[in-house]
Amino acid sequence: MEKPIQLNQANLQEVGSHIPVPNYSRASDKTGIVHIGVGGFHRAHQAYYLHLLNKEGYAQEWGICGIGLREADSKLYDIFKKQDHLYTLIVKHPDGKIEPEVIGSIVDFKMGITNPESVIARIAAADTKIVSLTITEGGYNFNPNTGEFNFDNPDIQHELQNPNDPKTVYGFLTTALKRRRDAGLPAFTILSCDNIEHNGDITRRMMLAFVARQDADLATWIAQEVCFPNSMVDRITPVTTLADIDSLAQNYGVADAWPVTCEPFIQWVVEDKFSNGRPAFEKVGVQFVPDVGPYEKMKLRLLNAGHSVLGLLGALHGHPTINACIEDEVFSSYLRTFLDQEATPILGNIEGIDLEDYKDSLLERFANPNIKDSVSRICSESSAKLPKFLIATVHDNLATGGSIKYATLVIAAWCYYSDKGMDRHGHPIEIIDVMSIELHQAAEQTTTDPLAFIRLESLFGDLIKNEKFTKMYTEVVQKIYTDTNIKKYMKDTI
Ligand code: CS2
Repeated sequence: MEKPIQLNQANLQEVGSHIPVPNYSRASDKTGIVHIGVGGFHRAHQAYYLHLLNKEGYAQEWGICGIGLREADSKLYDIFKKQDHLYTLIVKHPDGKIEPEVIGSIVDFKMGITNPESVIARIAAADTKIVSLTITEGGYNFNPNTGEFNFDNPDIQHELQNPNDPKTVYGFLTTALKRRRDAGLPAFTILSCDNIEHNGDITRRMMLAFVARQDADLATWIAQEVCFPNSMVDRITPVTTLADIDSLAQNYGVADAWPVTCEPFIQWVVEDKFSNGRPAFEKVGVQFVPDVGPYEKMKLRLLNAGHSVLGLLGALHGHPTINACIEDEVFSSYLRTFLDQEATPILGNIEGIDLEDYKDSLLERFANPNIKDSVSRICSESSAKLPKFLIATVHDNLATGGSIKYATLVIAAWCYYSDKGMDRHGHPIEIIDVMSIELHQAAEQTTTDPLAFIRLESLFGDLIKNEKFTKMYTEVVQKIYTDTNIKKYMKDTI
């Protein structure tokens, strides 16, 4: 095998004889978009849409400057430096077809930890028109039960006392917006791209709660000038594996230290409320609608909830991937019944969407055998995901008298998983969750207090007071603790 070509700007033409490469100019000063949280999802989604626009010649003045606010982002920083911010997106089709393509829409990357001033300056610069975010469901720093901003977070406390030493997204945005206002520059749009219902409204509320404590006048200016569109984002993007890196090198002759893999499906529905202009994303399939609410709810309560249902039950059973879950008849019919009987009834009609088709396509997407999306990715940070994806549906169904038994079994499985950290064969499961200690401490009391897990109020709210739920939950959690044969209970539930 010939030595693979290192992916970078100088080698782009040579790389282009192997796989498609950007055909547009990539000047690092055309960064109308600053994006905070450059994970695989952003690289497979927004950056890909911008790449398509650039390819068509519609986005000459738009490029992305990525921002990393966490220590862990230094890995990407180093790789991007070597690769001139170029990376390969590998689309994996269900029939085995693989389509790698080099994406060039990210043209710069800055680290908040090592160089905060450069990040503030970039966000505050006149040509920054949009600051978009994928900071994960947990990154918004609110209590999912009360919906209030969490002022107890030590980083937030630090920022309130040291406004010029930002650490979180709120600190950086506030410092940069203050500079802009003081310089008489127009505001930018803050565009949340995370899986949270009303993500824009929540970002706005959290941002204003934070800024009001620091500078009331600035809060008023932000409230008037900054748009926070709601948006629904969708593309399944598994964690990149070493096998992905090797196969790109061996089969396509390209050395890329951190490619991204994803499914062919992609969707972005956004409210058209931008403070300072936006790229013509509609030319590449982004849907602009007056109200994203119904789309967000549909996606979170069907796709994301469906993932969590399969992920948590699958982890306990010992299925390694989402497609392995779907191949298992009991899992796929459990999922479909949950979607039909518990998630769909609360959605109502969504204009222009046939929910049956949507669910059929979801199951097909989950079944994609090439994606191999790990249940561990899905289960990670469940404490930030489940309140929004699944527990909200339990609350809704309790209010309307709907079914709750499918979701209840998942919550009981989550309790066992958090307590024991192993599957039913006794194989260890690594629990990746900021709340892992609290989850474990609550769950381990289950044998003496079956409802101990549900007493975690920030996750479950007042579910503990609902007799219908507590009775059902107590029964199933006790069964799981007696015998972890989760598939048996799934069969019994269907
Ligand atoms: C997943 C999502 O995080 C999760 O648990 O459900 O990452 C999902 O793959 C994406 O939202 C798909 O758009």
